[in-house]
Amino acid sequence: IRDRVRNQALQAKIVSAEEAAAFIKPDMNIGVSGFTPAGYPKAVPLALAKRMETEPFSVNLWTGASVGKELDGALAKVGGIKRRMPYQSNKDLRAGINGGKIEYCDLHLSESAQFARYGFMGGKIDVAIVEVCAITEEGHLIPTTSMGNTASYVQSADVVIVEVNTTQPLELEGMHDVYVPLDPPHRLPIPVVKVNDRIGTTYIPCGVDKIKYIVPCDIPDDVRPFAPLDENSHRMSEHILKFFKDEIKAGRMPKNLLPLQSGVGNVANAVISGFVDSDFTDLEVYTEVIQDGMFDLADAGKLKFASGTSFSPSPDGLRRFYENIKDYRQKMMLRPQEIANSPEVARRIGIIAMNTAIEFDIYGNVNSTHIMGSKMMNGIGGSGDFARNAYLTCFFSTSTAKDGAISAIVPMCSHVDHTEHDTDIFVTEIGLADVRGLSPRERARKIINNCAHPDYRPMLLDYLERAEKATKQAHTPHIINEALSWHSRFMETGTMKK
Ligand code: 0RQ
Repeated sequence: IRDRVRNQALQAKIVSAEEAAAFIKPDMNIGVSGFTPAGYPKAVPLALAKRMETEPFSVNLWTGASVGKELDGALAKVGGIKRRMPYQSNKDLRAGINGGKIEYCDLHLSESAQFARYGFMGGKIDVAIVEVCAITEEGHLIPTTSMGNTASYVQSADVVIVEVNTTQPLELEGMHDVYVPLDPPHRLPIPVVKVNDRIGTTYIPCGVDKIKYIVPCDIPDDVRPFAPLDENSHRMSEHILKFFKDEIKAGRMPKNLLPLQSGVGNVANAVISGFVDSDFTDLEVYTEVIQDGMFDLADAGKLKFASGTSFSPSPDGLRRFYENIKDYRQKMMLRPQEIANSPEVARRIGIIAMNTAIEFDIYGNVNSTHIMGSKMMNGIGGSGDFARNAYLTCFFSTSTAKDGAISAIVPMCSHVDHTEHDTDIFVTEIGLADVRGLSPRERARKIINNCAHPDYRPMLLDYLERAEKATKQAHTPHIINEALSWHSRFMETGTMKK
């Protein structure tokens, strides 16, 4: 660790995780590094959770997005989180959120840093706890496998606790582009006009004085394996690749497409992997998470550049990344999430947004977050940042869930994250619906016929026809007391089927 703390005087601040965790007081607002299980502090949160076991209290936790089990999991298990923003995917935390124990503020990821800066989260940051590769002579911080909201949290905090993670390779230095926008009324245009534009520093400005403690940590990122590519993901990938080729033929997209954004998880990873066997070349990526599929693209010589806010590969992918980091450095960059997910930049460079839905309705509204209208799954994440501002907005889902007991296409979404005004393309394993330029009734027929599972297609068409009749062909026909009956039927009988 001493090699990684390049300022001699700062070495006096090296303490144990327990000593640093003792600084945390009840109800503090804590801003942490981390975006997906990448680059989050581990040793101090584990020590804090241990302390909370005997001395119960809770804090408000602001992250970049989901983080690993040593942070969200450990603190949620001991009841240590009072309020949490802006995205999560941990089962213990989710149970706390859906059990009324944790107040969860589910935010657009691009907005979360400024929400904290503006004071919208109920006060300012009391302490930032951040994982770094190294600390420079000037006391600036070299981030690790994610950027997230770290730079903004460090900027706002008076006190910073730094975890130096010795498992993170020093070659990460130089892969970050740190830029925190000014706040209104002084904000300037964000000068990213190409995916690989560098607009900031390679370090997070911090300074020696703000650093309260430095804690060594040798726990690696808790990355997760992806499910093997299944038939459904493969089909979805085929549908979208064919669609892109047709778009190029129609002159609506350049030969190497436009910058790709893809969400987290198996489907997103599978879609990106589909490009590896395609004849697309010179692909550009402007996204949040860089997963295995992007390394495959780079290895296949098809990737021109990928900009993201975190490296979130599988354990194999992480090994591959570390081993070949010298090559990947040439083609990859991490930015703060307010830049990676910036609506301004997404609209300017014209990204192709590809995210996964829990369900969507016949008119093209999308639910990305809630199970049966009530239970929080993960959160909106970056899907809203991209969906509204992309050149082309695509949503993916298998046509059914829970072994066919649930149709992912429903008369009316039980919760709406993305409205019909934001969505262009829907893809299931059954097919693809391009609803650009269509009216709601036209959209409904296309979505039902192209995307719905055959078991549910007649039921959806029947609903649409009866709704048209009942409303005398209204703009968006619904039978209001029946629109959510599919969800209530599932909750009562265990299936949406009649
Ligand atoms: O539940 O694990 O209990 O079986 O939902 O579904 O099919 O495994 O899909 O892991 O890709 O997650 C939308 C949640 C999809 C994710 C969502 C059940 C299903 C399963 C998960 P089980 P799958 P995935 C950038 C973009 C929002 C944020 C976003 C997500 C579980 O992609 O959180 O897009 N997106 N960010 O059985 C009831 C349905 C269901 C259903 C699936 N219709 N009804 N349950 N499930 N469909 C990333 C970031 O912002 C960080």
